Amino acid sequence: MWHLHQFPLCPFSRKLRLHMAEKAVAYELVRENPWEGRDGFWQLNPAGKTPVLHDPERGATLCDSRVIAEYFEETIERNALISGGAAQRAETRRLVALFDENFYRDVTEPVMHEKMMKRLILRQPPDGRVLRSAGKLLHGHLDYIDWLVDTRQWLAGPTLSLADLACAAHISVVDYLGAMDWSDHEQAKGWYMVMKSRPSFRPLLSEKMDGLPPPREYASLDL
Ligand SMILES: N[C@@H](CCC(=O)N[C@@H](CS)C(=O)NCC(=O)O)C(=O)O
Repeated sequence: MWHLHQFPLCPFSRKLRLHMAEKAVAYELVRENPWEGRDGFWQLNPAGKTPVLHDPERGATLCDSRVIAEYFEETIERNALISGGAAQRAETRRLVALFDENFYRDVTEPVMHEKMMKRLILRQPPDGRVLRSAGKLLHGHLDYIDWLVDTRQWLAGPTLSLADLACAAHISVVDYLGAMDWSDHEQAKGWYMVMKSRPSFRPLLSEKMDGLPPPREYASLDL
């Protein structure tokens, strides 16, 4: 069976967990804190990043969430999440890159650093200026998500895709850390509620990062 090396608030691992649940791929979780630089982990992934999927029985290892997602799309036909014609598939990949690169750089990563790393590892208070700047950038991203929701059925087009999973994974981390602000973003909020209600989301909502409890509303299906 696949072992997924991850920690509960890694957005890339969350995207992969949603993907594996939607495609009914069985796996076990292995807790991995990449910042600890464990030797055995570096041997699996010389980039030292989560997520890593490893199957000890077959001796197979897959690294990087986008590579792993492509692997499952190529090997498991049911519930395709990069689907449609070439242009539609390109649109899904464009949005996954937008959320995994731009949203992560602007919002998820600074919020994780200020509210998770500083609290649990560095033992420092969060820097309000960094959080305010991430909050401003969050609104810009939510404006764009509002527009996508207004013009399409799902973020990338007519069907649920990996773009929805990527975006929801990042938002769920920011939400867990109490840094989501939905003011003036009813469309994006409605879409996230639909995502949050999917059975694939449930295990994420019940999981906690030790020493860092989520706000009470985090697991609620009413935002
Ligand atoms: N492109 C990678 C990004 C993975 C990534 O940045 N993971 C973070 C945790 S959320 C990490 O392991 N960071 C440790 C480091 O950069 O040293 C993917 O999609 O899997």
